[in-house]
Formats: sequence, C-alpha cells, structure tokens
Amino acid sequence: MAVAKEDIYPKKLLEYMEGFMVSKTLFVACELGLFDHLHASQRPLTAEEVAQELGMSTDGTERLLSACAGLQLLITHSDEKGQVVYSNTEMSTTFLTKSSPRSLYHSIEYNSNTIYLCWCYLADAIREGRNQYEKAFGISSKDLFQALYRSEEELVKFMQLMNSIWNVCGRDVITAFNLSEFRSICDLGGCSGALAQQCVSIYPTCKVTIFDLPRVVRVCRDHFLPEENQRILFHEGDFFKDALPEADLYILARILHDWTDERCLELLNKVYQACRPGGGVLVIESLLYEDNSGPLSAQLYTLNMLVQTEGRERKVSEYTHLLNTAGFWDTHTQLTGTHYHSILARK
Ligand code: SAM
Ligand code: ASE
Repeated sequence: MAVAKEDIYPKKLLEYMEGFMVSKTLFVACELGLFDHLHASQRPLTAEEVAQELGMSTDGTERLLSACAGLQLLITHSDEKGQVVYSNTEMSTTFLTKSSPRSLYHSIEYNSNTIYLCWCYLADAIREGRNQYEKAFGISSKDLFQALYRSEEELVKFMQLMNSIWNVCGRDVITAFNLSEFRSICDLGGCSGALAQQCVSIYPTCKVTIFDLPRVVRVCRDHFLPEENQRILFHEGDFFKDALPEADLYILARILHDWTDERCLELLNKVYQACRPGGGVLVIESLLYEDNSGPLSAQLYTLNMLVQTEGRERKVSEYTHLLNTAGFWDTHTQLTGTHYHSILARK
C-alpha cells in the first residue's frame, strides 16, 4: 500500500514549527534596512559591503542575506571576482522598501514589535478568552483603544499599520461595489484616511467624512493627509457616545471585528438611525468560511483579534445577521481575492 509522503517525512509540520524563524528573518531584514539599502545602492552588493555600510558584523550579515535569498526575498549572483553579491527581488523592492507606494514596511514593523509580543500570551488568551495587554505591556485593557494607543508612538504605529494594507488592496475593497450613487460618505473609524482617499480618487463626485477619535483625527491631518482636499472632511468623536454625522453611505472597515456582537449592534443601530433612507453601509472585513474550514488568514486574524481586541473575525452569515438585526436589508457580499472583502447593505 502506498504510504502518504507526510507519514514518512512531516515536511509541513517542520515548516510550521519553524515558521516563526521565517517571520523573524523578514522582520529583522526590514528593520535593519537591508532592502532599503540594496535598493538605494542600485547595484548588487557583497555581504561585506552591506555589513560595513550598515555597521553590522560581516558573518551575521552574510547569514541574514543568505537566508533572505532562501526565502526568495533576495537574488544572489556572482560578480566578476567570483564573489557572491545580493540584490532585491522585484517583490522586495515593491513591498519591503520603506518609501515604495505599495510598501508593507509598517505592517511588518507592527507585527514585529507589537503583535509578536502579544502572541507570546496566546495560550493565556485562549484559556481566559480575552486580550493580553496586561501581561504583554503591563497596562489596563479596560478601554481597548486606550490600550492600543498607550503612547503617541504606538498610536502612530497602529495608524501606519492600518494605512499600509490599503496600499495593496484598498482599491479592491472600494471598487468591489459601484458606490457612485453615494454622494456623502462617512468613514467611521476612518483612521489614517487611506480608504477615504481611495473613495475620492475613484468616485469623482463623493465627499468623505473621516470620523475618528480626536487624537487620531489630529495625527491623520498632520501626518497622513496634510494636503488640503476639499472632498475629505474630518469629524472628531466617539462613535459609541456621540451623534454620528448624516450620510448616504457609512463605511465600517475593520471596525466590527474589534468588538463583541453587543457592541457591534449598539454601533449598527446608531448607524441605522443616522443613515438616510435608501442609504447604505459598507462593511469591509476579513471573512471566515461558513464551515470554519478557512481561509487560514482569517483563522489566524481571529486569533489575533482575541489576543489584541474584544472582537473576532466573522462569517458572512454572522455579518448579515448583525446588519439585519439593526434593520439593514438587501445584503450583498463581494469577495475581492485579497485578505479583505466588502459587504453592502441598505437602509
Ligand atoms: N477603518 C480603518 C482601516 O480599516 O484601516 C481603521 C480600523 S482600526 C482597527 C479601528 C479604528 O476605529 C481606529 O482608527 C480607531 O481609532 C477607531 N475607533 C475606535 N473606537 C472608536 C470610537 N469609540 N469612536 C470613534 N472611532 C473609534
Ligand atoms: C484591528 C486590526 C488589527 C485591531 C488590531 C489589529 C490588525 C492587527 N492588529 O482592528 C490588522 C490585521 N492583522 C492581523 C494579524 O490580525
């Protein structure tokens, strides 16, 4: 009888076991500026050159460069003297250099410096069924966003994380439905303004109000959207406590997944009250399959929501149920082929 290969050599298990080494290699290569440096040099470099220019040991640098080549983040060549030289792949230049318009640098940085630390307490999170700020950072988790924004630096880093994924799939989620009929859009928890910018660039007649906590709106204005844009407005407030601005469409991107069903309904009820009849709500989230069989990215994200928030990733049926309970109907879902998808419902 043929024996499945995995029974003899559990390749997949070994890969999973050592997966953290892959993550950490990627984090460190980004943080030490490897990809930025190779990009700036405009020619392939030896380990010794990289080490000298970045002030690192030659031995350590060589091992790191070589591991990055193994991960297909770098290409190795041999120069005229027969020395091994390294250059970025196209993927690394596009997604791993800091200043690329499609950079994931800040996502990597946040995963490395915050999420990685929270995941040390994953077992506790699962036993206790709650986030782990007290253990990981010694801070109260009573107010979720006070914990996430525990310093000005953490607030900016979180906003950069939020901003960076939309560099690669913001357009997909905003064009998943034709939103051209909606003239006034309110992006609730609009954060860095990345999706607001997508909206005004794709739909030439809409105006978008970014609604967020005062500290976030301030940083958004100063650091993320410093240029005047007549079609992007700001509204400082607390969406659980304050009145919501009137709009034709409310965007809730990665908002509901931060909260329990009860809090989601509180918010959706308020959105329903504020929404113009015929208006809508666009929920942008990562989605679990109905039978819990995947996709792995959403299954891992829901563990992260446990470790980091009060919420969870949900299935389409669960979002539909929340939306219907708040009074919205005619729910449609568009899968985008990225990690995030769009659900549109009507008042
Ligand atoms: N929508 C953005 C995106 O997808 O990139 C940001 C999502 S982030 C996970 C959640 C956002 O909700 C943050 O910008 C946060 O400041 C905002 N937020 C959290 N609680 C809030 C509240 N009570 N009132 C207003 N905004 C809030
Ligand atoms: C939130 C989204 C995120 C709150 C905390 C978060 C993300 C990371 N931490 O609303 C983005 C998604 N990434 C992961 C790993 O879940």
